[in-house]
Amino acid sequence: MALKKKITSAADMLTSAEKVAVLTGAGISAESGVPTFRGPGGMWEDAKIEDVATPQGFSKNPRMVIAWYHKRVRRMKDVRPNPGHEALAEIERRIVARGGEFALATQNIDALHYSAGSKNVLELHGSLARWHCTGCGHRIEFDPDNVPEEPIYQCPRCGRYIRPDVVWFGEALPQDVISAAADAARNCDVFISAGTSAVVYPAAGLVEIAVSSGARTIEVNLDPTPFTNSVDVAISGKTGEILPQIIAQMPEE
Ligand code: BV8
Ligand code: ZN
Repeated sequence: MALKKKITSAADMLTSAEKVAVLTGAGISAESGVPTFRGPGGMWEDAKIEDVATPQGFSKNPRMVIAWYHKRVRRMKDVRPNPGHEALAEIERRIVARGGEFALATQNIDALHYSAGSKNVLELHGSLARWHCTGCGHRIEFDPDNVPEEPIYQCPRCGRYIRPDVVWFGEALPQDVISAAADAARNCDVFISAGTSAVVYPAAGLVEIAVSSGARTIEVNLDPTPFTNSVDVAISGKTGEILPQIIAQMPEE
């Protein structure tokens, strides 16, 4: 199916949709300048997953992990939502304005969907700006525009190490968040997977739930994923370009 036709069929699905669910990954933030995980120049190139994104890595070298995440928090002030984030916020506005339901589950921890105006965002893997103490649970929230130069390693209250509210490999996702996302994927009539390699579970399982629950499914991703051949419409391209084109094909609200 030619690209134009795919864009039109995705737009038609969304025009008649009552319930829409979306899964996003690092790819949707790539055009904002946030490196993805597995692509060329990806984030995992300068650090091994097991060293920085696992509890074992943290207990082995907490200060290195804290510094690695602190670097990412500091980078938040330089990144802005891109047209891909904004398009998803616009789709939510239109669906909700006509009495429909919309949920956006993201694997990203960069809060860019919120900055773009998305309301119902399910942060499956937590958030970079929110940290907590591993000892007393004391919480710290960084203001992305005003992050201290040096990392904060220890809790101001009890002195134990602090860590980001991020779900590492081998850690459970927040139960309420992943079940809300699974419900949305199960009950939606249109599901969009955007900017994710769809290899990390249980997040990637949301695509399986949507496909097996009979939703009409759209994938927008630069590279093929394990679901490219099972979705109804698979569009290979940049989310910052494709998602606005889909909206442009929807009738004016
Ligand atoms: C759990 C937070 C159980 C950290 C992340 C086998 C062996 C070992 C483990 C497992 C296994 N099978 C399953 C597991 C479990 C594991 C897992 O799935 N591993 C995978 C790798 C096999 N999952 C877990 O451990 C999860 N927890 O299962 O717990 C449990 C249960 C109960 C009690 C206790 C324990 C936890 C997973 C969460 C891990 N944390 N992030 C951080 O961010 O620093 S995951 C990390 O990968 C990010 O969140 C990232 O978002 C996510 C997925 O990657 P993507 O977002 O898809 O990014 P990626 O770079 O891969 O892809 C980008 C895509 O975008 C590419 O396809 C590219 O083509 C495309 N793209 C690029 N630019 C653009 C674009 N597309 C469009 N436009 C563009 N411009
Ligand atoms: Zn503490």
